[in-house]
Amino acid sequence: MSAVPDLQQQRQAFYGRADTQHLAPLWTRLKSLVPAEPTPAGVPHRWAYAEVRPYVLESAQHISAKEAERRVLILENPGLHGSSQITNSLYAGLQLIMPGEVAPAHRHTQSALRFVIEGHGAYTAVDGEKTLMEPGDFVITPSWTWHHHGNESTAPMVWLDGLDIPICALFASTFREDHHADEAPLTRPAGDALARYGSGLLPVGWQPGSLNSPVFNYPYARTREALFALARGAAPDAHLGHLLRYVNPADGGWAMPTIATMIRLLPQGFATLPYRSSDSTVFVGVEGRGELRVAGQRLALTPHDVVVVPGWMPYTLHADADLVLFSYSDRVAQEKLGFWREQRL
Ligand code: 1HN
Repeated sequence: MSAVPDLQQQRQAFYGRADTQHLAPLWTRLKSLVPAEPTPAGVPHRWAYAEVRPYVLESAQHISAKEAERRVLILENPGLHGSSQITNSLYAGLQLIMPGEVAPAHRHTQSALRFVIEGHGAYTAVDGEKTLMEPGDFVITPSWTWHHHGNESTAPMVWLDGLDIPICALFASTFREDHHADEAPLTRPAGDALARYGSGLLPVGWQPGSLNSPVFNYPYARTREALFALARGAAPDAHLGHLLRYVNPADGGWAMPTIATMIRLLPQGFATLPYRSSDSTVFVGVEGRGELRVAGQRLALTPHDVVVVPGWMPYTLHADADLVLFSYSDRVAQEKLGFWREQRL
């Protein structure tokens, strides 16, 4: 008919010839490459701990921590099947260590966080210091530090691992090394870092040796005290509740260089106003009961449940009983790059 089909045919022919030179037209892709606002991969999802716990415990019948290196069931976003990702930029898994086991020492460029779910007194050893872990503890494994885990208690321990694996993959900056021994040498007594750096004091002349907080275990007993003290003294923020961020006491910044970690308390009966931010976020129930509402779904939050919300999706939080939630995201990395945005709706 008109010249339009010809134009389209000529364009397609051009694209085909350009392709032989590994050239592609931007104008057919620009709007999807640079959309008006974020459309992160992945979907909102809830892992109910009561449902996944039997699988985590069964994994011990199939493989030892030593053979597995890390016996973990990955929490894979249903919208990112096969990717080993819980969000567009982060990884999550539930790790099990049974009494008497050691998960052998290694190191890698990825940073890891542990958030303890159940069990008492198993340890992780990080950069020469052991720390005993209790439910609700937040523990950091900085990039390229030797770490192994062990359980000298009498019960299984389960924790949530959060790693920046997709961020390292984006930069193709992954290195790993196995230690020649299962257990890396210990050079400081247990509790040294917390005593030294976690009391509002720093040795004079001390210089940070890493981009991470020098405190690598933030015990829940202390966190809880701070959270409930905050709640006694002020009204909750309408969009956030009583929200605390884990800080590096040496500089007031986030505790880790790539993963932002926070904990919040929503008093019984409280509901937040709708909020969104550009960082896809993983929430973990710690105490109490409530729900997260997103995209017409109501995702229950009871202790140890994990809920993921892709970035830029408005959500609200509702507390049926005083609700404590741990959360992590790539917010710190986005802030450093000048990308991060939030919106209070
Ligand atoms: C890792 O080193 C740990 O040290 C956990 O416990 C999960 C997932 C992928 C790669 C390394 C750990 C991991 C991991």
